[in-house]
Amino acid sequence: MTHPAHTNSTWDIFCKVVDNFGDIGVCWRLARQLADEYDLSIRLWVDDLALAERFAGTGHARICLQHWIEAADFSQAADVVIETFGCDLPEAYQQHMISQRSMWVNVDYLSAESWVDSFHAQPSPQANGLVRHFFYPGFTQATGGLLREASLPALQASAHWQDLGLEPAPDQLTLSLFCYTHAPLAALVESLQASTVPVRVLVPQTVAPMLAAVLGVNDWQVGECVKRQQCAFLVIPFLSQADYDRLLCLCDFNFVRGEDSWIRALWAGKPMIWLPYQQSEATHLVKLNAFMDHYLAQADTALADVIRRAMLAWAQGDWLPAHWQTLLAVLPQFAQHASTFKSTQSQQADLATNLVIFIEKCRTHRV
Ligand code: TRH
Repeated sequence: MTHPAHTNSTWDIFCKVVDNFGDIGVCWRLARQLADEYDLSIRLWVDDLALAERFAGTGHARICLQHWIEAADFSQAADVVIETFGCDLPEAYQQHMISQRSMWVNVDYLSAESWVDSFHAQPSPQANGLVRHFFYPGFTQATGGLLREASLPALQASAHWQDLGLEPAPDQLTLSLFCYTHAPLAALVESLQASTVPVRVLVPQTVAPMLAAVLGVNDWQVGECVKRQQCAFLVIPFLSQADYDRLLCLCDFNFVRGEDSWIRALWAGKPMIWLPYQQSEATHLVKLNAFMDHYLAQADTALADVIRRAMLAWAQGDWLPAHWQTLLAVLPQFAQHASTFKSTQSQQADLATNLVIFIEKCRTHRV
């Protein structure tokens, strides 16, 4: 679906990499979908160009990466300017936005908390005369929705282990493990090595050093496997976003984190545990509980209880072997729930579509 009204307008997206991969992961995904599905040409301004190039791979014909440094040439403001995660647009650029009469939208962090519904799409007039609009991703119709490409179902349907350089493992459960350093990895290893069902854990290259410390291995390289009783841990390379999507839907169970891998795991429709980015005053646990309230609203009470306890234990660092055992016991029901949740949630419009519609409305009515 394309909106020809937008193909003539110029779009800039601004991204500041705070840490990790989520900021650029979300920005690159958004830029790519806008270019693919709405024929837009986009300049993606990013302070960490090397990381952006890693996500961009061979690049995209309609996306131009721009290095966001103080000395950059900001003299051409776009018609539509997307600030992401409150990264603060450069003053010099804002001056050109005034003469260009640019639309300014800040796409913020994702949360399932209820306040998001009323904060989404609110305008905030600035002292310099510009209006900054707040656009909140979210899980309800009242929010900006979630990133989801039209091409995702086809990509998932054609995913094969061999494309990822991996063998299928029909006699084992395959897990992917993307987490932060504060995850209770020693407790996870203890629970998986005693698993009643043999397990294969695929460990992204960037997570391997954390797990190596727990397993007591040195210099653990991509392709190397470490076995502990019922469990085999295999290091895999950091994949492209498309291959990571393939991986998530091929695995039986996914541990994910942050912002973007979280949503990709939901679209994979497989059992998952989400580890939110750690924040002060345990704000991340508020976010986790809000998500679980939404994710588990339609789940059977006993199943919801098992999932809720496991996600909290993973986030709070008190994971026990019993959490894995109880998850295993409900795995078929969890898989069914994850698949139903994916179908239901997919019925809502995706974030890029909502953003294009929102901007169209704002430009028409000049709100
Ligand atoms: O890397 P993250 O921890 O990013 C975080 C969060 O976004 C957090 O909210 C933010 O405040 C902080 O960054 C600054 O987790 P996230 O969001 O899942 O981003 C990881 C990205 O990396 C995502 O786009 C998926 C991608 N990825 C790959 O492309 N290949 C891989 O092999 C893996 C493991 C991830």
